[in-house]
Amino acid sequence: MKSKPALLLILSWFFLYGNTSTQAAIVITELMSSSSHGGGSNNADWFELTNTGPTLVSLIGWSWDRSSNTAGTATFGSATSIAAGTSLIFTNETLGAESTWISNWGLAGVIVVNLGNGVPNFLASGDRLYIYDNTNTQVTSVTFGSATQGRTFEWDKLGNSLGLSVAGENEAYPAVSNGQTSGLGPGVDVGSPGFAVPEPSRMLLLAMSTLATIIRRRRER
Ligand SMILES: [Ca+2]
Ligand SMILES: [Ca+2]
Repeated sequence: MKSKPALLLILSWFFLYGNTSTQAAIVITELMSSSSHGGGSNNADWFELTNTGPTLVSLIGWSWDRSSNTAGTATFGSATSIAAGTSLIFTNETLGAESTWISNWGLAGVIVVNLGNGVPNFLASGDRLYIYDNTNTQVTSVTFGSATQGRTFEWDKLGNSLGLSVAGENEAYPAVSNGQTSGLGPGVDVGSPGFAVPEPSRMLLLAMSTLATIIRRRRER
């Protein structure tokens, strides 16, 4: 029976990646460590946090840090919570440029929290991001390598790395504008700010049900 190995493969993949019960609800799903823009309102570093759980998560007392991995180093600014199933963007733009940032990405309804005090400022040569809760316990973290200017690093809702953003893959797209009102406009960033890529388990469940249907149809013949 040809379909058995395929079914076993899919089942083992499901048990590896499909179990979400031990995953933290808050996941780092995207990060820009080196924008391709030379100036304007869209040239700063940013990261995206997603609440993959079913309930609102309070960010009061939460903090984050880069590679020094010390709880309490930086806060989430004006953000006090993340609603279930939503993503927040944390950036380091000129204060007041938040709505311009959103429109330059062609977005609407996305919440951009501008920390605006020099952070986040990730090393383009490779860095880390750690998230801590109100008991200073590490909730989640990512390690990323050398940047390709203008491309974000992406992770799915389970925190699996998807590598660098590519326009047309994993819902990433080029920004509408580089946010510069004068000058040559050196680049247009690629990413998917404000929403997270689904975890493989959903695609897997779809594949499993398709496979089950095929097997059932073969048996019915
Ligand atoms: Ca940087
Ligand atoms: Ca995203």
